[in-house]
Order: sequence, then structure tokens, then C-alpha cells
Amino acid sequence: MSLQPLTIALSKGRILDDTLPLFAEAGIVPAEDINKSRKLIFDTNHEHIKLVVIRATDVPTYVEYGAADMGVAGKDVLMEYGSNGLYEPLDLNIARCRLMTAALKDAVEPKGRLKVATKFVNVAKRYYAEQGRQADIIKLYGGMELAPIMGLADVIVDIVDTGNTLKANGLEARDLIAPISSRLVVGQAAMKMKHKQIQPILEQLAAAVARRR
Ligand code: PRT
Ligand code: MG
Repeated sequence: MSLQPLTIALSKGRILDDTLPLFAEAGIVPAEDINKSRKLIFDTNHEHIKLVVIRATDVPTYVEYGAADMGVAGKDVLMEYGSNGLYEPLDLNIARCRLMTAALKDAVEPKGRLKVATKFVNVAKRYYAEQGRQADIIKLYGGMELAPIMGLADVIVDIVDTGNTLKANGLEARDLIAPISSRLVVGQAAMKMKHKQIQPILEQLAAAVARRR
């Protein structure tokens, strides 16, 4: 009996660097070096498994609509996407960092409405609403650290790892919104229709994650 084809969407960039070794430990290896190719679709050592390598923010979209059966995405991206149609069965424990608020070092937060610059607008809206804090959310696409320096915002919501980027720009981390790592996501259709193929992959990946702990 031949297996149904299965497509896994991987986030390119820094998550990919952590994903490929983990997948190798789980026995899934691309047929060629992804980092040396301009292709977006890759065969693997399993005849029925293909990998597609796409923008991190596009992974939940591909998986939700069933264009890919499963995917790897940062929890930050999933929180921002609002992944209703996605199962999130496994924390891969890679690309770990924190989603935090940050402000100019020693700056005092204004009493009234807070100006918040971020690319995580949905996360920021939800967070300040939960805090009962009035906030104007300003969408940026990168370089958030600049916003408080230039007076565009009082605080930013951004990813922090070592804190070096904040420090280099005279900012400091303030409040933790969520600890972040990359997650395996599975689409609802795939979970129903391809459960038999997905289950062993899930188990192999879970075992690889567990061996690393
Ligand atoms: O670059 P592009 O716009 O295509 O997308 P991207 O920047 O979102 O992709 P990429 O490759 O940077 O990967 C982002 C994903 O990696 C995030 O969604 C997280 O899940 C995860 N991740 C883990 C991180 C970091 N660590 C990280 N340190 N993403 C970003 N950073 C950046 C952060 O934005 C800040 O500029 O690194 C800087 C902070 O690092 P420290 O060590 O100076 O604190
Ligand atoms: Mg980047």
C-alpha cells in the first residue's frame, strides 16, 4: 500500500536552521541541501514526504487552508495569526525567545494612552486589553527598536533573546507577554484525512525533542 503524499511547510530564516537538525534526528532529511538551493519544494528520504520552505508568517496560512498538511512556525507567529483552524500538537522547543514589551531605559510610562509600536498588532491589542490599558497600536514591519528613540512610540512589543539588540539601542525589556518556541502545527483536514501518516511523524519528532531534554 503506497502512502498518500504529505507536505510539511517549514519557516525559512533562523527557525529553519534549528528545524533541519531536529527533523534529521527524527529521520526526515531533504534530498538536497536546502540552504544551497533556490528551490522552494524539496523531496526527502521518504518517498511520500515533501518539504516546502516559505516565509514564517505564511506557514499558518498554508496549513490552515490545507495547501500544506503540517508546518513548523514560531509561537509568536501563531499568536499573531490567531490559529483557529490549526492543531498545535507538539512544542519543538527550538528557536526559543520571549515576546516582551520594551521601552527606553529608565523612561517613565505615560499616564494616559500608551503608544505601542510593533509588528505583532493582534498580540499587542489583546495584551493591553487584558491589562485594561488604553493603547494605540502602531504597525511596523521591522526595526521596532527605533520607534521609542524617534518618539514614534512609548513602548514596543518585540522578540527578545539575549537582550543585546535592546541594549545596543538604549532600550530595556519590561514585561513578558509570552515565552516563545517553534511549534508543529497540523491542519484540520490533514488531521482527519491523513492521520495514519501524520501520527508516526509526530511520534518521531516528539521522541527527538524528548532525547534533547
Ligand atoms: O526576516 P523576515 O522579515 O523574513 O522574518 P523574520 O524576521 O520574522 O524571520 P527570522 O528568520 O528572523 O525568524 C523569526 C522567528 O524566529 C520568530 O518568529 C521567532 O519565533 C524566532 N526567533 C527566535 C527570533 C529570535 N529568536 C530573535 N532573537 N526572531 C527574531 N529575533 C530577533 C528580534 O526580532 C530582535 O531583533 O533578534 C533580535 C533580538 O535578539 P537579542 O538576542 O539581541 O535579544
Ligand atoms: Mg529577520
